[in-house]
Amino acid sequence: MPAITQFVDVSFIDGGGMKVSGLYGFLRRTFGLLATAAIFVVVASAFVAPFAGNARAAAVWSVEVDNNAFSPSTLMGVQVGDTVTWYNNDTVSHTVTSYPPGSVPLDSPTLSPGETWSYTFTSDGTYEYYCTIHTTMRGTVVVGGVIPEFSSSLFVVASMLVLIVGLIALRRRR
Ligand SMILES: [Cu+2]
Repeated sequence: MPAITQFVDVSFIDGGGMKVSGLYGFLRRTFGLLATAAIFVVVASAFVAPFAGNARAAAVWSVEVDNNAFSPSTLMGVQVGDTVTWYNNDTVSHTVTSYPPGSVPLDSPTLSPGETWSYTFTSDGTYEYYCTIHTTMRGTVVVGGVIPEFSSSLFVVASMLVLIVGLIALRRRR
């Protein structure tokens, strides 16, 4: 009767109880143990990371208004619940107003030099805005999209695949 290890290669994880001796045997057993530990940690992180992302504290972002321009002109990485604060560092007044005219939700009062205005975003989307005084001044806030924590868990999963493929390649070389 064929052993189950023919189908599930246990030796990859625990050395398979094969009688290997000397430095090679030591390395092989050590690699098996390390691989087991690494895979466990990596899989656990991959599951935990997205929840850590959900628990992320609300952030405050800054957009500088100077020289008749919003900077950055496109602000990315904002998540629902985050607040964006516009700082008028210019020598003239500006507004932060959703574009096209009449759209929502951005609708600041006129900001004199030195004044700030904040808005907390409540839903994902791409928010274009402009200054009603200098109508060619445009800006964009992108809310939602790729969550940094999620992409780091994708990185972890990719690393895990590289590790597994690497270990399989190592085994096949002998
Ligand atoms: Cu302006």
